[in-house]
Amino acid sequence: MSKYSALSLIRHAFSNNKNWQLAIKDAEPKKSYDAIIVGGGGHGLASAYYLAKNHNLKNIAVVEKGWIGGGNTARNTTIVRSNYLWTEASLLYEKSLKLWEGLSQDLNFNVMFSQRGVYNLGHTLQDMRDIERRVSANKLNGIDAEVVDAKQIKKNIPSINTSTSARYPILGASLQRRAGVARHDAVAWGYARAAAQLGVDIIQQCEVTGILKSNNQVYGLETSKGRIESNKIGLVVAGHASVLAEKADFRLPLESHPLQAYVSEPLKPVLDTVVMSNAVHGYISQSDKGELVIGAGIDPYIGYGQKGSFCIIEHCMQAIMELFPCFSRVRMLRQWGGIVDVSPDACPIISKTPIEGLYINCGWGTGGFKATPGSGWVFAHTLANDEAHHLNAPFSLDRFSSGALIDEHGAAAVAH
Ligand code: FAD
Ligand code: PYC
Repeated sequence: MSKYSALSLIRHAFSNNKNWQLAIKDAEPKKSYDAIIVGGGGHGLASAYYLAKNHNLKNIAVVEKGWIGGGNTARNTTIVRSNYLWTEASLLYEKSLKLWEGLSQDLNFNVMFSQRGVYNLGHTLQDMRDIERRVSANKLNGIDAEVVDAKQIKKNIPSINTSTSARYPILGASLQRRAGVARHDAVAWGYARAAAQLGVDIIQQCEVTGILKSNNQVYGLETSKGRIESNKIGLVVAGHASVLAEKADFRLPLESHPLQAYVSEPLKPVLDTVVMSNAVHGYISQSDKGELVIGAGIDPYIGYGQKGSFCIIEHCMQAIMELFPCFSRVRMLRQWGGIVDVSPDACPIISKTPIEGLYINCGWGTGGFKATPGSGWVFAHTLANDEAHHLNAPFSLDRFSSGALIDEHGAAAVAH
């Protein structure tokens, strides 16, 4: 009989799970490592996994101040797409989307990637011109994209309100059919387990409190579990990137903002795709459990509280009710926030830093979940080779002094 039979499930239930095999062993820090990744979110864990898998580094640690996936990774609304405007961004997100398409097999862990399509709505003539332009640019880059009109939207999403008398009537949308959603915490667990199987130490409850350097070369970290040495360190701490950069005496052009999300009580299947509207500041999908998963624009103030303010909740609920009046009596179950690190051009920073051996991966703002596999892939390359992969070369820190910005505010899809 298979070890996963019903009987074994019952046995586990009555034994309070004490015979379950641990998916990831909690490691204690060794004195030194060949490479250390700070931050046990999806990006950090993916970076460690690809460092071990693609670059054959074996003595690697991931150092996480809380628990893996406890940051933005398991707080986001799980939208995955690659329909950005500029070639640099499109190619990076498309690399990621291609990795998503084989990720469950690669990690041998079901990340529940569901290519149910993403609609980015247009409500004004200018929105529609921008959509036409972005869809053309996507097609030129070999990325699937189409423009759909209000009639097609209504046919595909019967519950949506396409009335022309709405405050922001829906004129059309871009549709990326290969886009969709994934189970966010499974992404952290899947990468962590696969990385641990390749020998990576995953060290939780270990906060980095200082960055050690000498003659402009990094050589280790001060942490709540003591000093750990390495001359190759990657900082992958999302909303706390500026805090850690300050500890290494350099500054990042980032602002940290709360970004909120909400889930409703579970409903029967009613929405089999993802709908986003930048104009009304709301986006929505339905989870496999039946909950409506809803998100808003960022809270406008800078802050590190993982919650968010009431006026944004109200604004977002108005937006969703305008798009889907049929949800007006659905009860919301939970609300939370994450801290997103917003850069001036709404694009990430995946780069060497002014300190030798210290690398940074941040600035994903409201849109990094979709990039998790690709980000880990190129960041691992950057650490292993001490030079950027061709896909992240445009995303270096020095673009903020050279002026080679990649303005993705339009396609970032969440207002900031
Ligand atoms: P995190 O998961 O935040 O990982 C960083 C880790 O660093 C954390 O676990 C933190 O504890 C750790 N850390 C911080 N400081 C230290 C320290 N001093 N020492 C040790 N560890 C430290 N993106 C999309 O693509 N699609 C979406 O639909 C989407 N929706 C979103 C909705 C919300 C509400 C939020 C908040 C974000 C959303 N995002 C979305 C953005 C996305 O979640 C992030 O860009 C992405 O998860 C960043 O991943 P990460 O692994 O870098 O960050
Ligand atoms: O980047 O697609 C996105 C997104 C949706 C909601 C938050 N971010």
